Amino acid sequence: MTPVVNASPEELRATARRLEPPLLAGRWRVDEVEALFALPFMDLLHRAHGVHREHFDPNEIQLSTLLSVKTGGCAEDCGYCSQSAHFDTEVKASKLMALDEVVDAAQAARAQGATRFCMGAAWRSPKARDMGRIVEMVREVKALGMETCMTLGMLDAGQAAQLRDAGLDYYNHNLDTAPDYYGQVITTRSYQERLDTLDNVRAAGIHVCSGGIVGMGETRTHRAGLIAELANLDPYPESVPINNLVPVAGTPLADSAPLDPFEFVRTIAVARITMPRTRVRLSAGRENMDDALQALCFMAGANSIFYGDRLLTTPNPTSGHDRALLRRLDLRVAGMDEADTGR
Ligand code: SAM
Ligand code: DTB
Ligand code: SF4
Repeated sequence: MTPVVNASPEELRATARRLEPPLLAGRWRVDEVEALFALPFMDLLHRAHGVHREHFDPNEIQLSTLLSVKTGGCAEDCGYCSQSAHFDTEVKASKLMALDEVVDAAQAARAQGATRFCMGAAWRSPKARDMGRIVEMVREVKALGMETCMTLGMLDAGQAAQLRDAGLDYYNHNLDTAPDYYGQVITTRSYQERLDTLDNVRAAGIHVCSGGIVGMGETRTHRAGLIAELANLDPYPESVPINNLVPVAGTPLADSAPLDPFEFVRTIAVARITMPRTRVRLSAGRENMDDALQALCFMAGANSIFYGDRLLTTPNPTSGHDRALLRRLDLRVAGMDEADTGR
């Protein structure tokens, strides 16, 4: 390491950062995050795993199950998405699901071992006429003893308060990518609008779940830019999903070149180092990852997965496969007794 005698305050600060990741939000410059990405792979993994062990039981994984409660026909033009009305994909639009169907799906997810149920809707933002049923969904799923999460697009302060009053535990709204790449992917919703929604969720007292997608043709600097944005939220999100693009035929990003799998692992590791206490979720894209790569992601600091045979509109590894994977890696399910997991 460079000697720090006679170093400028800036050099001292940089050295301190190399020695110990900042625990307070608001401190990461994009080039500093990029420097983490550039560490030798083994050094990066070792450092990330050390941070992981300091803050979590490294043998525990949290399981969230997704359900698309309103599919397709979305007004937004997110370039990766099967559900946008702007693109011709195989997904057909459907109406908001009935309450009892949602409760049945949540019960089934609980029986499979999920502790959190995440309900997604293909909306720019919820309409007033839909809020009644949405609120009932939160109440009834929570009454099953599960943690509740929703992702419904943009929320204003009043909608966030309604969801909080219903008992919503988490709201997912992703920044998706770096501010300076965002315009290549989405034009109908601004970055600032996403940040405003996150502010509204935070102000309502709901836990924030926010992450992004990699493998959309972005550069490493863009990936660092996304992580810096997330890590500099004050406070940073309680939950950070890292999605690997699932290419969907008919979308503008269908033919994106696949990301080097080790670059995906680096992204997980950098998220862990910059947001030591967050749940980093190994999210979309697991269907295209083998078990060894997923194990490497857990080593790098991922400690949550989407669990269940489907994501929103695309396939996910089966619950049986995932249970076997957890067993083979001696991973326990967070928030559950051994007896309940059927292991
Ligand atoms: N409509 C809501 C919204 O976008 O705010 C909620 C659902 S949306 C599908 C949630 C997130 O899923 C997106 O922000 C994106 O990060 C991720 N996602 C969607 N399609 C994906 C794909 N094909 N591959 C990887 N991640 C995807
Ligand atoms: C998130 O970050 N990933 C999930 C959840 N939040 C809502 C969605 C992944 C969707 C993958 C593509 C699909 O199944 O349509
Ligand atoms: Fe709509 Fe969400 Fe898909 Fe964007 S990601 S098109 S907002 S469903």
